[in-house]
Amino acid sequence: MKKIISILLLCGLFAGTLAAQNTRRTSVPLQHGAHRLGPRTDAYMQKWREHGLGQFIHWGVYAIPGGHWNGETYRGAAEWIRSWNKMPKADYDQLYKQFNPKNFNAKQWARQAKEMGAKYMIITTKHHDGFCLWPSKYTDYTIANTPYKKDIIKELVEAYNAEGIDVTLYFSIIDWNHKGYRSAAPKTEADKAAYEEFKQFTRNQLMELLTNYPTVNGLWFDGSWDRAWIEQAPWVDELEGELRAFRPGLIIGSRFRADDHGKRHYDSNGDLIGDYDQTWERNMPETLKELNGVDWDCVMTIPENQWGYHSDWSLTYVKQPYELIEMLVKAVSLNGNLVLNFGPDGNGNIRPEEAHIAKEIGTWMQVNSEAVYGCKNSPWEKQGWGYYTQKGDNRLYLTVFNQPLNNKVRVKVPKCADDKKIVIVEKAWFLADKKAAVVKNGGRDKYGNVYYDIDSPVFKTGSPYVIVLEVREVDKDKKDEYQQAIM
Ligand code: FHN
Repeated sequence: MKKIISILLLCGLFAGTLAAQNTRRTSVPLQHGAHRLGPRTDAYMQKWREHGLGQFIHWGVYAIPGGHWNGETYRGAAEWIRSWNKMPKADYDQLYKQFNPKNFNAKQWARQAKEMGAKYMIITTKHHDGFCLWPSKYTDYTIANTPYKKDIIKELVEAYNAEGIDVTLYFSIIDWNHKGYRSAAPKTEADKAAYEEFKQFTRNQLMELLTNYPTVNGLWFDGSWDRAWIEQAPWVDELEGELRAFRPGLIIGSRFRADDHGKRHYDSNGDLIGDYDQTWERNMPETLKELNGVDWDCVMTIPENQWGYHSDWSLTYVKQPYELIEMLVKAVSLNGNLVLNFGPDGNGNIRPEEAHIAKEIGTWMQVNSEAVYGCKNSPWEKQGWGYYTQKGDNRLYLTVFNQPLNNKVRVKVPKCADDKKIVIVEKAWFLADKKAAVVKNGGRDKYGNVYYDIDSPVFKTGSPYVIVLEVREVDKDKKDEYQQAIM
């Protein structure tokens, strides 16, 4: 039996979470709610869960204006510039005729992502403007009709897969280019007929994507908040079934469909729709409790809210690698994946700031990725120095972001329900230099909680560092046999 898990179950630290994911909170009869209670248990999902770090890429014709039009600057998210009243839609819709990213090099992007440590990549096959980065046979508004002509999705899937990186396809349900697309629920017969065409078009494009790119194992939906789409819940549910049947193992998050009553992400019974929670966009959960035991990813921008290329990053707060690494470890410590967004420019260049961030994260990952890949939440109580992640039965990773002034990383040892038992540290070392760490007895507080103190000098790199602990549950009366492990 997994000892740590058993300790925690005994300690009752986990019990609430497990109960939450297996019990329906209410019982509204639903035909199109969650089709499964609790997380998926198959190998595809297990692999996804272990990724830790992903890369998001927003790329399309919006990268050409890069947030500017006619000498004026659009301060909103660059990929939304078409919705800005200072940019004529007709002009935007002609941009594809200039799309010729002469510096685009899929292999280079993939290598950079690999060096950063990304295990999966999500690419915008089509954003809200409807422009397709693949040569869809269902519309002319595609890469095939640009001067570039070549299938960018194919190039990317091949290059990333060659680096061992899984590819998920982002697909926007909103399509400003399709005549049948509606935001509000169609009322007139003409509107309804148009929307039926749009639905078929959407279905055809999705099947086309899965057919063209057989190694793709995930679809990341967006723009599914329109009333028109929400009201199609039964049809969307059927379509999801068709997609899943077509590609066994396919991973689809909570943004695709609503339930019978229009509830999104979580159905009217509070159960997750789809395979993972997609509500975490540009912000992160704080505690495991608020996650209801579900899988989740957090998609994160480097500036505040820019996904596509905006040439002027002086307009917003821009995150540092240190902050992003902290988000990564925090995500993993709460059983999620962090997906970091990149917005290449209209020529296919990854901007220097993003390249710098990728490099810094990669340098950190080279030393410390053991604390990320395949790691999950550890129920040891979080302390101010950083985050615990855990692998397997008895290995804890302590990633220290806030160096304690006294150079002592203090850990609070979980109390066992069986008070004849105690958790001891068998081995401790620093991941960076593999040197043993000295663990000292840190005494008890007035509630009887046991503490250990780990001597932790500041690392010269100035980066967050990782202490590894191997812990074991032992009988208290045999504790002295282990005293050599704790001074
Ligand atoms: O409107 C989009 C936005 O441009 C971007 O694609 C993000 C990525 O999650 N999704 C939408 C906003 O939720």
